[in-house]
Amino acid sequence: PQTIYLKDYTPFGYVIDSVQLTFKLHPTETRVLSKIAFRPNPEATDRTFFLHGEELKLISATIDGKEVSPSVTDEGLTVDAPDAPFTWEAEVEISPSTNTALEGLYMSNGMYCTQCEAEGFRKITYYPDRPDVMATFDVRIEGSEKVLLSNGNPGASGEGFAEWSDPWKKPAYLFALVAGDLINHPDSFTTRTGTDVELNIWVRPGDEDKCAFGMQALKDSMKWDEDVYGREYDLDIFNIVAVDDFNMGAMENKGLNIFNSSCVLASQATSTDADFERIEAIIAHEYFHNWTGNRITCRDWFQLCLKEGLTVFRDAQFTSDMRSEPVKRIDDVIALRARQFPEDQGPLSHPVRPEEFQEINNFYTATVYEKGAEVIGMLKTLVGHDAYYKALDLYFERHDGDAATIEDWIQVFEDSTGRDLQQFKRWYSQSGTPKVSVKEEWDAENGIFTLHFSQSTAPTPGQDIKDPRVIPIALGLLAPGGKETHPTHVIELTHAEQSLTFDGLDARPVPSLLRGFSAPVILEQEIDNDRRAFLLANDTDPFNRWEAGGDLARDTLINMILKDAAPSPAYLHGLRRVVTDESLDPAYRGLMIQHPSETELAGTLSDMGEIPDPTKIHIASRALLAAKAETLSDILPALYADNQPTGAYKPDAEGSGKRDLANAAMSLMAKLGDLSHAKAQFASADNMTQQFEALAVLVREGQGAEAVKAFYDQWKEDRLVINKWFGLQISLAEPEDAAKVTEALTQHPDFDMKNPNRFRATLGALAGNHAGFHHESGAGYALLADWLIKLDPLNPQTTARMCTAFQTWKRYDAGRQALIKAQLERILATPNLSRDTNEMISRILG
Ligand code: B3K
Ligand code: ZN
Repeated sequence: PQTIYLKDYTPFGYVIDSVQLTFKLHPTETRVLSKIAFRPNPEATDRTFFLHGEELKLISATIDGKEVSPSVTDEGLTVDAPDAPFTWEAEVEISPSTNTALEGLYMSNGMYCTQCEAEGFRKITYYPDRPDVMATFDVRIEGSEKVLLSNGNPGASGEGFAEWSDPWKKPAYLFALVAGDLINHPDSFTTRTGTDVELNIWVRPGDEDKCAFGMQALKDSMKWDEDVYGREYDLDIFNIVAVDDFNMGAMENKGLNIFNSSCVLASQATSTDADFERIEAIIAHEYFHNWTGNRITCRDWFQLCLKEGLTVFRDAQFTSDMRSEPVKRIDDVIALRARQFPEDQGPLSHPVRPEEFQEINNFYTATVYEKGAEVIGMLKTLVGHDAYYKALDLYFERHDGDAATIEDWIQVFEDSTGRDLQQFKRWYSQSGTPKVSVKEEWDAENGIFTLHFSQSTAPTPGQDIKDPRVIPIALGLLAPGGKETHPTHVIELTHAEQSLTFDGLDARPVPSLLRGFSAPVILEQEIDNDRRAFLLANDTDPFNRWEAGGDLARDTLINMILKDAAPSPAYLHGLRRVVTDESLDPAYRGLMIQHPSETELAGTLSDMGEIPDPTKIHIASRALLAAKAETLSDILPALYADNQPTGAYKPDAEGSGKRDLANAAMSLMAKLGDLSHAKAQFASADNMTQQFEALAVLVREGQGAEAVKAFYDQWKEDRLVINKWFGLQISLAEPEDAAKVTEALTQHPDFDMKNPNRFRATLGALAGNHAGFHHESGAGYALLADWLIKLDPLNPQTTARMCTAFQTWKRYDAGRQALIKAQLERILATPNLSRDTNEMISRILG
């Protein structure tokens, strides 16, 4: 396979003035007619006329009306083209109903839909399928479906056809088409300058009662982007379509967002609080792309974080504004540590802006997205609130209509703030998670307190040497009595070693470092459990308070795992204090009751130079749960009763926070043998959050058989709920049963490997059951490998993504490593393995 390099970028030889497409829809013989006006690109020297095209049957091709005979390969066609403006016309045939890769034009439950990012448009017609080639599109769809949609504003329509025209120049990856017998949930939004925008969420019949929440989220997003970023919507209509078969969450096609149905359909009875929050965030994310991604796009795919990091940052700001800022920050850091840290510290480590790839779909990663967003958060911290928005205004003003680069982005900040950001830019080019170590020095005689910082980053694939980065450290100081003497301020680390001094102190202070997780680093400090307990009780920074509690939990778990120690009283007492502190909001207390996941603990142990034993980790985690239940036993019934939300169900921060805390209490009571609450709640819940949590508790306690069956009978017609049903049984299976349970569920009549949601709910859940997946028998590894091998020829993208389950393999003992390696080699040896999976497995093997 060929490797593509950032350094090889050259512009395309031609510019496109306009694109006209006609689709004659047919399940196996769709005809696509294209008429494209090209002219020589003054910025390019190479006039090679190469159009991408894959899996297309070329029917005819002309230049300025004269038939041509291009030379065609698997990847596209080349033909002699004039060094002057000309019109290209072609007709191709494609087969949407047999397209199981779900890229290009395909069918899902009888409806036509498209997915073009990153390089799917080349499966629709011959085209320069690269993001820096932008054009206006006029589309005519001919088909018998009731609803025929494409990008932009609607034009003429009638029996069997509809026309759409998108006035905004866009790259082909933002093209979309949908055709089906769909029903809409309509609404409207008036922009701040008074333009009325028609809004629709289109769904399959039967799903119309699951659209209201998504619609409200859309309107909230439109308003928020006007209020916070001054960005207004720019078409007469905005359509969202829900599709069951989709490789990822959603797609920001101009004016026609296409969503995985699991990321837009929501109802009290079928969606959990977490689903509601996720749906709200994804709707916002895709909507925000209209400016950060669509109006300003990426020059090439190496610049992916330009749109994704920024848009994730924006959707996180939105969620903090809509819900709770500290809770959102904590949730994001949990996710970053669970998904991005292992990636950044393993064989798949790559810079936020990668410099090479074989298959770009493999780079829609936690590093590009979540670390990309962290980098923007740091930039905002460094330049400050006002300067950040000033820079963004300049970005929109200067680059509207452009396909831009990270250099452009940095330049905007340099120009608007006068700061030199070249060292900061290393965050985009250096991979790996920096470690920041802090040593303290206390000069009691003179009241001087010094913090000595040092930063370093371990080598990562292809990068042995790392240079110091700019790391913003938000910190404060507390007096020994607990009072904050120095409120949060930000210092900038720029050297490998650096010190910071405070003088005029009466007593040795307690520093609270990296407040709000001000940089995506691993902090190493001299800290013991007394200090952690002190911070847990006194820190004014809610993130660091949570962090102190988490550190105590981590420390006690590590001692339980490595030294068979008993759970630490310091942790349990601290926990009790926080949980009973009525001044804290229930969502925050609910978060505090959780302890680090088994997967995270494996990572912590491995960072410490220990080999994680999944079984021991699992046993310790269960034991700590039991210890928490004992410690809190007397307050659990009240905690449960007092946090039952009253009034109608609302999936907002307050309601979901209370349910979360009450469910935690229910789960701990079950640990003590009292399943009455879980049983009653399962039977009577009027919402999925409470029903599903009750089911989970019953299953975890080995008492779930009946409820599992009842749940299936109740929900068998609802494919999204049934995904949860598949996932839960596997996630909570005992380590020795996990592979068996998974295998049995793959034989269930409702298992459908072609549906990515169902495949992930099943095989993804196996990979997420840490002790089960890593059971010493190796059965989990073998089963996942079997299914990846089966799925690869049908759907390479989903297969490749799920290979990440193996990325941490070098953490484990020699026995497990050998078992995993054998599976990785077996996958790699599969004939005709896709480029996607081949690249992933090769990188993981290293
Ligand atoms: N931009 C899309 C992701 C496309 C993934 C292609 N493999 C959704 C998003 O990030 O909003
Ligand atoms: Zn995105």
